[in-house]
Amino acid sequence: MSKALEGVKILDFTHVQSGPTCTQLLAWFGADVIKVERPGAGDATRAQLQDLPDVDSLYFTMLNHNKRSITLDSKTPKGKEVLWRLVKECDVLVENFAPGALARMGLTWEKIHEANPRMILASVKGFGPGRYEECKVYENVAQCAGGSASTTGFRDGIPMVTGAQIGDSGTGLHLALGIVTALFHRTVTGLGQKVDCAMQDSVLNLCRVKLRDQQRLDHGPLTEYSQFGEGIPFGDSTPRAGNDSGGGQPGRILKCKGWEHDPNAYLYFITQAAVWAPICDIIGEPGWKTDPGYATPKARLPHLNEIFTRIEAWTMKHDKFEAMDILNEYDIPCGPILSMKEIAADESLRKTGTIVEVEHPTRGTYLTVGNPIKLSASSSEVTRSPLLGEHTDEILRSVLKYTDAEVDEIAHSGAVGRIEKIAAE
Ligand code: CAO
Repeated sequence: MSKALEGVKILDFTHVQSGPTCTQLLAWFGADVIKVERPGAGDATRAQLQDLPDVDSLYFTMLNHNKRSITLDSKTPKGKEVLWRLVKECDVLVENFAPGALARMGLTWEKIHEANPRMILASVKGFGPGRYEECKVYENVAQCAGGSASTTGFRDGIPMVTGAQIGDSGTGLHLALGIVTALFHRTVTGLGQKVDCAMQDSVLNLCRVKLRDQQRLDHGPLTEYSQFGEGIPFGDSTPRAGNDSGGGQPGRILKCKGWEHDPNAYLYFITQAAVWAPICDIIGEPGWKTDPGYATPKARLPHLNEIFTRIEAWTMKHDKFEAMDILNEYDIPCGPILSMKEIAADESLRKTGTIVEVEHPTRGTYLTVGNPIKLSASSSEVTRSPLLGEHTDEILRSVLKYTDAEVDEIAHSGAVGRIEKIAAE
């Protein structure tokens, strides 16, 4: 099966998480992703959160599948020469350096566009133009500045960050869409363009329902929030809503059998209006189907705490999977709280390639998350992340067409690393 992005060459100047998430997606769709790393060190995440000595960390391996690695010191004259050859050869340059770093290497948009008018320059920065544009940013900073932290957690607690990496991986996803859109546009214009994604903007895009609620507050209390049922007045900004559903169908996390000793014995339960009648029957409150205080979604809003307490009395009699089976018979939307241990063992996720076992030469076998986007006519196998500089020689010779003598010269200039070792392997 052919791959959707076959033939697209990506100059991958990314590091840590946001940029690598983006280029990994493009690589899964078949793009040739050439990761440029600093000789000797490489992407800092290779050595961060290491679980095995001298082995690329899972942090690195799980974000850099299906790529090739070339080490190149972009600040040496020979390194710059190779870099410009890559700029001329590739379709897209992706980077997420701190603001100004790319320009300090001499890679301004004007020069790139002049050297290769078809090239797309895709960048992640923490903030867009404005008072914070020069700031360095990591995941949790973006979650805080993008509105997520102020609206996550419980009303009586401090702002919370979430485990989902919406700042890094979320921005990487946005950037990947920007790149394929620019590639599509290029088929019409013949020209590349700049694609910029700010982490703050991407987080905000994912939090748009909270900006919705901010504006609703001008017209009255947010009646679906538990806070409303508890009679607690709203302030002037969208509050933290605990586990309340962010949509129009009230939902909560409820205890299931075993919750006393299992931290994940919980179920998310949604009281969707369409299935109110079976919910009442299952929990043993058939009278609520017709009682005017409970029969309509609006009537139920002030009673949500009472309703969910009653539903929880039922869920606590069942384990989360049993409850799920019973409720699904009636199309009641619900979901078990799955631990990472349970997800790692999930047969369906393994069957679809969303959980994959990968073989790595120095690490051995490990689990990773495969491509969550499934195309029917473009396969997407996961191959291991590259060792540092593993493809330096190959890229110089076969992509950039350097002769043997030129490769020797580049190697001896110190602009690349590990070339002799790799060449001898
Ligand atoms: N050869 C020579 N120099 C190289 C190189 C190479 N192959 N690759 C990188 N460098 C240099 C850069 O040119 C830069 O040098 P100068 O500052 O002297 O110009 C330097 O390495 C470090 O780059 P950096 O400032 O981007 O890296 P950092 O570790 O200090 O900061 C981060 C990391 C993530 C905070 C910053 O890159 C950033 O804010 N990026 C944008 C936002 C982003 O993507 N954040 C998400 C990260 S994931 O949580």
